Amino acid sequence: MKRTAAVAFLLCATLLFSFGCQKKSADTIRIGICGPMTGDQSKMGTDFRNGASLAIEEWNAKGGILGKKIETLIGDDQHDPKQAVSVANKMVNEGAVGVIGHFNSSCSIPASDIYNRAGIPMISPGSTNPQLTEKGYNNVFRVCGRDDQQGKVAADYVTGQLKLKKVAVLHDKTTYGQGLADEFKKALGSKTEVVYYGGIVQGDKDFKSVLTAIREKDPELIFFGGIYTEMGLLVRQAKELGIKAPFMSGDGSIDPKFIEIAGADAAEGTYLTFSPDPNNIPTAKDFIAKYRAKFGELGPYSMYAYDAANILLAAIKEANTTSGREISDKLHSMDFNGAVGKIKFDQKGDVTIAPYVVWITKNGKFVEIWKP
Ligand code: ABU
Repeated sequence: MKRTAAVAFLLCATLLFSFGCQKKSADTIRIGICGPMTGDQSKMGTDFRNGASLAIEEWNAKGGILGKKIETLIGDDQHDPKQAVSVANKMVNEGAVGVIGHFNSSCSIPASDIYNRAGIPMISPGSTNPQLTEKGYNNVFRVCGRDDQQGKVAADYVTGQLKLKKVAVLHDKTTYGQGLADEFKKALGSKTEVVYYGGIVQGDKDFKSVLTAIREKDPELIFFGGIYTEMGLLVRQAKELGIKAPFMSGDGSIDPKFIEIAGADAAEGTYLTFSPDPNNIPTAKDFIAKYRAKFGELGPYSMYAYDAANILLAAIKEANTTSGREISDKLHSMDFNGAVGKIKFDQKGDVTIAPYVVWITKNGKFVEIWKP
């Protein structure tokens, strides 16, 4: 008798739970926003959340999508690949219809396996390692460029504009950092000699021994593939060691946090590759005004997260379904007018236009200086 009652209770509880879940997912459409929301890269995660949430808020203000309100699920991967997989599984289990994220290529790539198995579209605003879209997954997209494009622009500037003969190449041993450093090195070809090549450990704080080894090779420029935290410390410590060669880095370092960590004096004259200044993009004006009013100054990927969310929601609306496969198909065929301008995905899920330019740090600010 007791056993029968227990079985009946479990059955009721399961039915109630299932009904509750179904009811919840039927009431709203859930969109995941994933990235490093805490820890030393949380500035990027916060920019993602702000940009994507602003888009979602605007859609909700106009009545939501497919007759439902849009609900946001925030996933904090702490820029840890294992945590990213666990966040991706959580997104799937909680019924996310699509995901904006992740930031780090080392997180987006393993997470993409999970989203692919579940058939959920993911759009990364900032993962630039080529491998992300080289797996042949129909559901994986990014609204940023790739490091083979970015590394070439950096190398073209060093060889063609600065006409340097010897450089040092350093990276943080991550998928993104090492990948970008290797693309830069490859694109230098035989025009410029790499007199030092090596890696640092992400999270370390003292880089004086590696910088001393670089100083002995007397490079004319030090390229770093990595993120603003380590870049800031490297630039500051290089200055303390009396190293005069300027640094160059990529999109992972172009954040005011870099200047804050390095100090404006040490950061002066640092080259960075990224997409063009949003302040000069006419289609970005509205977004910039709304974002500034709500969150303050935009970060490098705030606008990309905003566009990624708008594109995903527009595809859901056009496909008129929450079926991941149909949404992904729609994403592949759509022409989208974003804040960054026209966005179209190719067959791999990469954008057809990725206009990298070179910036320099001047008086504590980033200034665009060269367009290839
Ligand atoms: N693209 C900047 C850093 C993020 C990543 O690709 O890992």
